[in-house]
Amino acid sequence: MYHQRLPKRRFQLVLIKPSHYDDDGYVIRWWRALIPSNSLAAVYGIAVDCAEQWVLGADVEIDIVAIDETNTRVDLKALLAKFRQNDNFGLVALIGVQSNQYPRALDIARPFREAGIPVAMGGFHISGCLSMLDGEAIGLNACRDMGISMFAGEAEGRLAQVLQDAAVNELAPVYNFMSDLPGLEGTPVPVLPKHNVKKTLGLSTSFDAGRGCPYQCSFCTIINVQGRKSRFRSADDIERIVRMNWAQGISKFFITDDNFARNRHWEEIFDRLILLRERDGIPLGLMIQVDTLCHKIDNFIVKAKRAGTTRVFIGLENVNPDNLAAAKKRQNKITEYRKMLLAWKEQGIITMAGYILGFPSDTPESIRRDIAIIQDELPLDIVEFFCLTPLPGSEDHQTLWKQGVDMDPDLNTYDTEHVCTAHSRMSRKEFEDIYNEAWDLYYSDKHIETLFRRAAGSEIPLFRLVKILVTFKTTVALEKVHPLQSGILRLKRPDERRPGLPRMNALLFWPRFVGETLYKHALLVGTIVSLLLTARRIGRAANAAQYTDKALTAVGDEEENEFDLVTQTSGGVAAVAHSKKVASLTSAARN
Ligand code: B12
Ligand code: SF4
Repeated sequence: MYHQRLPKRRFQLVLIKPSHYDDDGYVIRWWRALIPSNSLAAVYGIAVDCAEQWVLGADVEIDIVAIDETNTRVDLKALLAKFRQNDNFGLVALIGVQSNQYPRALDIARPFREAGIPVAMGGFHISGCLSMLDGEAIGLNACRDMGISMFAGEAEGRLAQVLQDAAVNELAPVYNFMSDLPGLEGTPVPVLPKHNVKKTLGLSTSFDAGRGCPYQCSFCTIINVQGRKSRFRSADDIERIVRMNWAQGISKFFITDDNFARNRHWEEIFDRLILLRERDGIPLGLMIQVDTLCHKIDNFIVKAKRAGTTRVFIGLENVNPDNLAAAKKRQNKITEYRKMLLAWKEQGIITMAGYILGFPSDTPESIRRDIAIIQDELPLDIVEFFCLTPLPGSEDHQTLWKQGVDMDPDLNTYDTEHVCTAHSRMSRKEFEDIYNEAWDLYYSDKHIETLFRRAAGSEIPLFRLVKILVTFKTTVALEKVHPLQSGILRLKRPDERRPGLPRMNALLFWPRFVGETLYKHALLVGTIVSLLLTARRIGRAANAAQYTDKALTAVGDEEENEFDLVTQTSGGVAAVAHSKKVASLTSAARN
C-alpha cells in the first residue's frame, strides 16, 4: 500500500538565558563562563520531553536551541533568518530572567517581536513580582506593551500548553501558576547537551534536587517564588540525571538547591550518589549549598564527602546576630558557625560562604571589624560578598515598595553588587566603597597565606584552592563583576551596548578592547604565578600538615571569652548567653 508522508513542519524553539549589562553598558559575556545555568537546563529538559511527546501534533517537529548569553552571543540576525525560513513558526523563550536581567531580556525580545515572532518570558523577576506586588510593578507593563507573554511559576507540566498556544500564535498575556507549584518527582530532569556544557569551565553542569525553603529570611525571594514547602526529586531522578550526563562524559555537578540540607530526600540521594561513585566508578565532583545548622544532621557531612562533594557553599550571611535578627535569619547561630565549619574542614571540603553587607547595624568600621574576625576566627576558605538588596519578590522589597521608599528605577542594578536603596548608617558612596574594599581586605596576600596554611593542615589540595582563589581575588577588581557571574576571557562587541548609550566607533573600540584584555591578562598571570609560588612554598614547608591556629582549634568552653566573634557585638554576647541557657536546660532535662 502507498503511504503518503505527512508534511513535517518544524517549530523553532529558541531558549535564551539572558545576561545583563555591565557598568559601561556592555553585555556581560565570556569565552567560558564559570557556572552553568540551571534554569536553562531545567527548561531544556522539559522542552526535549515536549518534543518527544509530539505535543504539537504528529506532523510537527520541535527544533530546540539553548543559548546561555553569559557564554554565547545571541546572534539576532542569524536567529531571525532561521525563523524567517520557517515562516516565523516558533517561540523565543526568555529563560530564568532575574530582575537584573529583565532590561536585557526586553532588549533581546524587541527585534523578535518587531518581526512578529512569539516571545514568552519566565523566571524570578516575573514570578517574584506577580507573587508580591500589584501585577504591574515593576516594569511588567513593558511586556504587555511589547506583546511578550509572561510566565509565572514553574514549567514542569505547563510548557506544552505554552508551546501549543505559540504554535497558533495565541499566547496568553500572562500564565500564572504561582498558586499551583508542581511536584518534581518523576518530571523531566534538567539537562543540557554537551556542546552547551563545554562552554562552562571544567565541563561542569547543574541540577536542582529540590525547591523551596522552610525559613523566612526577609531579603529572600526564593520562599515567595518557590514556596516554603520543600519539593523534591527522587533518588531515581537524580540517578537519571547523573547517567544522562555521564553518557556525555560529564560528572561534575553544582546541586543548586538553596539548602540541600533541608531536602528531605538528602540521605537517599547521597546514598545513591555514593553507589554511583563507589560501585560504578563515576568520578562525581559536587558542589552543594547548605545552611549553618547542617552539621547537626547525623551523617550529613560524612555522606556529602563520600558522594563526591568537594566544595560547600554556606549561607552564613553575617557574623553579627543583631543583623541576622533584623533579617529574620534567626536560624543562623553564630555559636554554631565554628562547629559547622570545622566539621567540613575535617572532611577536607572547601568551605565557601555568602556574606551580606549593608544590614541595618553595618557601618564601614563594623564591616572591617567583622571581616577581621572572620579571618582570625572562622575556618572559612572563600567568602563571597554581596550588597543587601531589596530584590523584587522579597519581603524587604515589598515593604519598601508599599512605603514608597526610593529604590533605583534601573532593574539592571539589582544584582546584589550595586547599592539600590539608601542605608541608614552609610552614604551610598560609603556603602559602594566598603563593598569593594571588603574583597581586598579578605583576599589580602597575608590572609591568602593563612588560607593555604589552613588548607595544608586540613588535607585540602592546595592547587584546588589556587584555582578558586584566582577568581575570587581578581574578578571584582579587574572585571568589575561578581565572581558568580564571571568567566574566562571577557568578550564584548560595540553592537551589544545598552540601547540609549552611544555606540563606540569600531576603529576605537577594538584597539581599546585588545589593550584592556592584554592588560587584565598580564595582571591575572601575575596573580596566578604568585598564588602558585605561595602555595608551593607553604605546601613544602616542614610540618605543613600540622598547622593550626585560632580558627582551627576545636570548639570548647574557653572560647566564649576569647573569641571576638562572640564578644564584640551586643548580639554576640546575648547569643552565647542563650546557647548556654539552652545547653543547661537540655542537660537538666536529660538528668
Ligand atoms: C543556581 C543559581 C545561580 C547560578 C546559576 C544561574 C541559574 N539561574 O541557573 C549562578 C551561580 C550562575 C547564579 C548567579 C547569579 N544569581 Co543566582 N541563583 C541560583 C539559584 C540558587 C537557583 C536557580 C535555579 O536553578 N532555580 C531552579 C530553576 C529551575 O528555577 P527558575 O529559574 O525559576 O526556572 C523555572 C521557572 O521560573 C520557569 N521558567 C523560567 N524561565 C522560563 C521561561 C519560560 C518561557 C517559561 C514558560 C517558564 C520559565 O520554569 C523553570 C523550571 O520550572 C537561584 C535561587 C532559586 N532557588 O531559584 C538564585 C537566583 C536566581 N540568583 C539570583 C541572583 C541575584 C544572581 C546573581 C545576580 C548574583 C551575582 N551577583 O552574581 C548572578 C547572576 C548571573 C547569572 N548569569 O544568572 C537571585 C535573583 C533574584 C531576582 N529577583 O532577580 C536568585 C533568585 C537568588 C536570590 N538571591 O534571591 N545563580
Ligand atoms: S535566604 Fe536561604 S535560608 Fe533564608 S529563606 Fe531564603 S533560601 Fe531559605
